[in-house]
Amino acid sequence: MLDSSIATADAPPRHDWTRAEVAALMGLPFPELIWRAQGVHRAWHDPTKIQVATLLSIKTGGCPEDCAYCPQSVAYDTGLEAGRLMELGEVLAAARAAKDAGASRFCMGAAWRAPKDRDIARVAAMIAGVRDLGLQSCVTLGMLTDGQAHALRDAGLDYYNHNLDTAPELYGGIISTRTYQDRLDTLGHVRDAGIAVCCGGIVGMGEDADGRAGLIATLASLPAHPESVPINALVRVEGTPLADAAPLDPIDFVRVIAAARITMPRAFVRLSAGREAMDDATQALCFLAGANSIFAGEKLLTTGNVAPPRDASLLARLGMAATR
Ligand code: SAM
Ligand code: DTB
Ligand code: SF4
Repeated sequence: MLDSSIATADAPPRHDWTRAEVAALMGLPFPELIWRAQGVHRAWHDPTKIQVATLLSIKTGGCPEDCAYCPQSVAYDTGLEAGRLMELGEVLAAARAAKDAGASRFCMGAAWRAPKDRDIARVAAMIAGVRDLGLQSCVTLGMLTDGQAHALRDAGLDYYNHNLDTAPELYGGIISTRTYQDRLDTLGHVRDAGIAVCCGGIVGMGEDADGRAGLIATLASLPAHPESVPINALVRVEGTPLADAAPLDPIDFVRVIAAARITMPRAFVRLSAGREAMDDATQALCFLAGANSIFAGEKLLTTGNVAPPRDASLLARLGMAATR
């Protein structure tokens, strides 16, 4: 019944996944898919541990890009007030609070199309401060030049987040102000500078199963797999073009997590945006399917996240623990 060409649990990671293979995997009977995802997950990770990351928006809103999902684009009226880049002291106070709340990674996001060199200098100081607190650092700042990627690496940056967001052929329908190749170019600069890559996407933007397979196949056939793969369920924000997108069936969402786990065995697969609207049983299924990282805290960048006591209760009921 199962296609023998699909890797066994502890086989070395492959980089030649085709969309058809990923679509076949994602379309397996659910018990088969979860069984495979569990096998891979247990071969490479402790299935009881969840990595906890915290997000902070260090520069909110006013972004010149037109990403159809994003509350921070100037193209849409979402009622969000644009701000300036936060001061170093404020950022480090938030990082300290995240550490005290159990986070092991602190991610700073800026609503830029691309940072200016003077922005990079200020973010470099934030990265150094976060690392001094004993936290891993991650930033997401938009498109980078080769030189900017090296400057961030020299500041001690651990991870750079830059998502492919959707399948290549669907990209133009979601964003008109940059191309898929722009994204791939920045990912190349980050990788070449020796920074670990955090790269994933958003599901529930009206794509079909083939579109979701296209996203996962593209991620899994990058020259090196991303170390972290955030899978976001679209947060439908009033005022954005995707405000009324049809919600994705939770079972289909779990299938995407499982496909990411199986195709990118070493990666931390992060159950990212959209958890607030997800029930506990769906989140538990995501963990069974191989998700082993979450964003914790009241807020993502600009939208709400799961309240910390609800996360603590779920992990306790599942007998799972956050890794510090
Ligand atoms: N401006 C930078 C960029 O686009 O790379 C960094 C910040 S941007 C907000 C980071 C990521 O957040 C996007 O790539 C997208 O995957 C995710 N995101 C933004 N709005 C979202 C939404 N409404 N629902 C789910 N994910 C979202
Ligand atoms: C990622 O893939 N998801 C995070 C993080 N990387 C930067 C961002 C989610 C943002 C959700 C919408 C908001 O809160 O503005
Ligand atoms: Fe700007 Fe990033 Fe939002 Fe796109 S996703 S509008 S680039 S902040």
